Amino acid sequence: MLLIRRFEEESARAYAQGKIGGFLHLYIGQESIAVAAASLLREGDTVFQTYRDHGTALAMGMSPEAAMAELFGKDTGCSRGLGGSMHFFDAARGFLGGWGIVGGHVALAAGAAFRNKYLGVDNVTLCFFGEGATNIGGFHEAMSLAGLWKLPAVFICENNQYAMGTPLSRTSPLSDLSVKAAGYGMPGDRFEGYDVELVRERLGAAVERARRGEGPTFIEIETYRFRGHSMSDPGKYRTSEELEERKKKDPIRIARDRLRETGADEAALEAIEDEVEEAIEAALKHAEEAPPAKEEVMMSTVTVEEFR
Ligand SMILES: Cc1ncc(C[n+]2csc(CCOP(=O)(O)OP(=O)(O)O)c2C)c(N)n1
Repeated sequence: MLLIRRFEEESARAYAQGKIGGFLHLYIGQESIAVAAASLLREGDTVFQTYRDHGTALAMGMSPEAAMAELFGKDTGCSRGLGGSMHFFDAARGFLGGWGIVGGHVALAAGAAFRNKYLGVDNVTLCFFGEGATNIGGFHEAMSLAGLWKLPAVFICENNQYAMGTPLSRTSPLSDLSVKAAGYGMPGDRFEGYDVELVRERLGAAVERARRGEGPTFIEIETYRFRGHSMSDPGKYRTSEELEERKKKDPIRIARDRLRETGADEAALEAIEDEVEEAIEAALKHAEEAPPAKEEVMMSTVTVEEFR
């Protein structure tokens, strides 16, 4: 969680320095969800995320070097510098994106889950999206088929309260989104996402259910992003008091307090911090020095040979 937090803080800094182009959506405040989810995965499981994707990729084991180099548009990035912040990809680890179209990837996740069912393997697919995405047509289509075919998937709504600057109360007649699950013939669950252990336990039950072949679950996790929607968001739609209040539930603070309460050694906690700082420093150095994305790689991904 600390690695994700520090990665995001430093990527924000690099963005402000003009080293990162395009969009940059930070996961600060939501780290507990990615980390809990990644801790439940087995080889062959697949994960889909929105454009707010760095944290999930890092939690799944992507190296900070490959992640930072991607943000810097470098050839050693996880998508060879062609995707940038919104399009991380790491097929070897089962991280199947990084998607920019709100709600569009839910159908892709259903497809990946269908593959597991079709082959009769006990792998699961996790699909993350924001609360805004639950109003999108593609979400409805994918959820409906996932429920009908009892696909081995867990659909995880990270409800961080705002879709860009719009609060849920202005876009949905429901305040409890988990009731949507009933409309798709699957169970729903709803809980706060600030305590990484609690998230792991509740997500774990849904993942196991999917592995047993009992079908998908829709989960709404209450969370909060501490930064703007993206780097271009001045955040005028919320007060600083609201933000400060929410920071009291910082998942990293909760985890650190828990570790202390249960007798973790202070030196061990400091060692984690040092290790993270080293990893972030190495990632930044790598990203600065790596060669830029290559034109021939880009062309090879958009046209077939005969049209080049
Ligand atoms: C189909 C589509 N419509 C609009 C956008 C522009 N857009 C990007 S993010 C976003 C808000 C999404 O909010 P939410 O689903 O709650 O996710 P969050 O960013 O809060 O994680 C919008 C409207 C888009 N990318 N795709």
